[in-house]
Amino acid sequence: MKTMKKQMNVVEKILAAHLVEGDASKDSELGIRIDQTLTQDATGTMAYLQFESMGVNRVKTDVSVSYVDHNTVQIGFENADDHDFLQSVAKKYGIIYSKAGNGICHQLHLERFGKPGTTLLGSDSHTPTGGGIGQIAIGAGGIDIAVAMAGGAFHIPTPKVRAIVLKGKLKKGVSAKDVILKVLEKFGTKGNVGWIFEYTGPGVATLDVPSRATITNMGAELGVTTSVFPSDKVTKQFLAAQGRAEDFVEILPDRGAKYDDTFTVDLSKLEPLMAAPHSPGNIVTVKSMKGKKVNQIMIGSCTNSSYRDIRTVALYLKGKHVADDVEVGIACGSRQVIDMLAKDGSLGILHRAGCRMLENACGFCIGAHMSPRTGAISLRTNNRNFEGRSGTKSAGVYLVSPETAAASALTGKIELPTLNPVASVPSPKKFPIDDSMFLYRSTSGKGVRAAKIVRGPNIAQVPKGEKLAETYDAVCAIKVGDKITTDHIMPAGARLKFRSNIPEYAKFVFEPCDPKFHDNCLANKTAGAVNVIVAGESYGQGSSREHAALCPMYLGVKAVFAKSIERIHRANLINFGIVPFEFVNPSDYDKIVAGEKFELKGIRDAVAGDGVFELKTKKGVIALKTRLSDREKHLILCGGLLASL
Ligand code: MIC
Ligand code: SF4
Repeated sequence: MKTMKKQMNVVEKILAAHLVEGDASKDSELGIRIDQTLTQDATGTMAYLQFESMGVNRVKTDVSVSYVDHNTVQIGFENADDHDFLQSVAKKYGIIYSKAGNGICHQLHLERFGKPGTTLLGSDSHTPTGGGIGQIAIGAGGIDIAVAMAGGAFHIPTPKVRAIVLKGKLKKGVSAKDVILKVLEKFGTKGNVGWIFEYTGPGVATLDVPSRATITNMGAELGVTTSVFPSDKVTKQFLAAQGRAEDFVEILPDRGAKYDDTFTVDLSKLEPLMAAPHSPGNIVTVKSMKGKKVNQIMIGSCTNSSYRDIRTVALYLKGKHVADDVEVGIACGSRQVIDMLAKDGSLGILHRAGCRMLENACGFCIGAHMSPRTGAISLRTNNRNFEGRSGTKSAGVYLVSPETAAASALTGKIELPTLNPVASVPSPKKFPIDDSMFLYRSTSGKGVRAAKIVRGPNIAQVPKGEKLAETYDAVCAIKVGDKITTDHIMPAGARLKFRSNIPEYAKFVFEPCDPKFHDNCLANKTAGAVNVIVAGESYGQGSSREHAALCPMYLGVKAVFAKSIERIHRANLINFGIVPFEFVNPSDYDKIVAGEKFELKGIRDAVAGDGVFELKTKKGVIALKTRLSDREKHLILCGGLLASL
């Protein structure tokens, strides 16, 4: 990517307008100014505790919103404690607070705040939903959001930009979910670190903003930095219908703009697709699975919970009933969506069809509601089907479009939605607007308030890392395989309520892989050794949860040795002073045994120098490397971002 070209693509235009550090033509890392931030409650408490410790007295961004959508189950006091803490922080620092019950952060942000041409940083990996409205919207760890709220830059690898050229028009029964599943089929869930996907071509104009947002949302599963659509007439119409015409700016790629790579999707040829268990990259056609018995169907989540999506489901179910032996749950994305469905009769249709209408929150998507039964087949419209994420380890989750979900709900078997498709839902001319559950909106960004921060017993201190020493005695505390997700490292679901209490939450690190991990790490720590995690390809896929680095840091983990590490997790490891090493020869992974002891001799010098590190193991010397910018070196040497302040 070059900065000073005459003909620019959308990514280059937005980044050039926000560049504060680095030069895209020669540096491997760029610092960008952040206009907007979002947090959600599960990552937000840590982000705000870290923000507090930075000593800044109000947010410096144009817009910062604190959403409550993940931990809304409220069994026990913990979730409610978190909500109170978040509300009091928002009031004090000039942040907009979105109360529980208002909706899911990404859907709400798209509706009410997302602005073309701006940058958005969110403590949630699906923040790229904002790419649907022409934002450069990036997911990151909570501490990065804290820095951005304090006015600091955010750092990204200088991107390579891939054009995803859309041509043609989707046929009835095929929708945006099938488009992103096609892109996932081509590029998979690993190997895309550092890329930004820009959607372009004549087919773009045929997709409404919520459909574009479904595509950029689930771009997170590719492991890219973000995905973005241009801001065009469709964007203009959406913003006007949201009563935000003044937020529109046109951002189109210049004619002749260059890309590092191009992939074309002919929308008219696309067939309904699904991601089979247990990876969003495991794509099969719906046709090939037709007739398979299904036990559960879950519709909603930040990927497919817009009015367009749920109205489409209602049209499939109109006057009909879901099959007897399938349970169907629907979670809408926002109050606006529910309001519209209530007005046009869809809510009644869904209710009469036998669907369970759920809270407009993350719920089932994160294993916090309606976990399926043992060995179930569950069709879901959300974005991740990692093993156990639904709360039931033995369940097989298939990711599908709302159309496929609805058609299958009627028979309890996987069905092709293209056989009896419904009419497409036109973009509303005017959305009903009710911002009453966004508190402190009128005073956002305006100075310190006398508000007192409310801290219940679930709000604990944030631990700080320690300076990297020259040498450590170390133990391989766990050896895991390929594609270990942050859901393996730091489970959500029933454990989610401990997010604000690191000593408590740390008890569950690697729970699905080795429930003794916590005890073993603490025993090694007491014996004076640090812990090392050994992993295969694509370590740390999935969420932005910095707890997957913060809790291991708390347990004395100082390094990860992996075949490869995913972007957000790698950044989180660095933020918490853990060295992200990769094997120079991936086959050296086989030479280390779980429980093996070794010396990390000269690790500090390696980090400060060229990142190359030799490790003596029982099976010989192995080479590790880590490519760090000067900023990243500094963070690790200090023991992490907080310790560096
Ligand atoms: C997810 O979808 O995995 C989550 C839960 O939204 C996470 C954030 C978290 O762990 O709190 C994400 O996507 O970043
Ligand atoms: Fe919530 Fe699921 Fe979206 Fe994560 S992916 S923000 S858990 S709805």
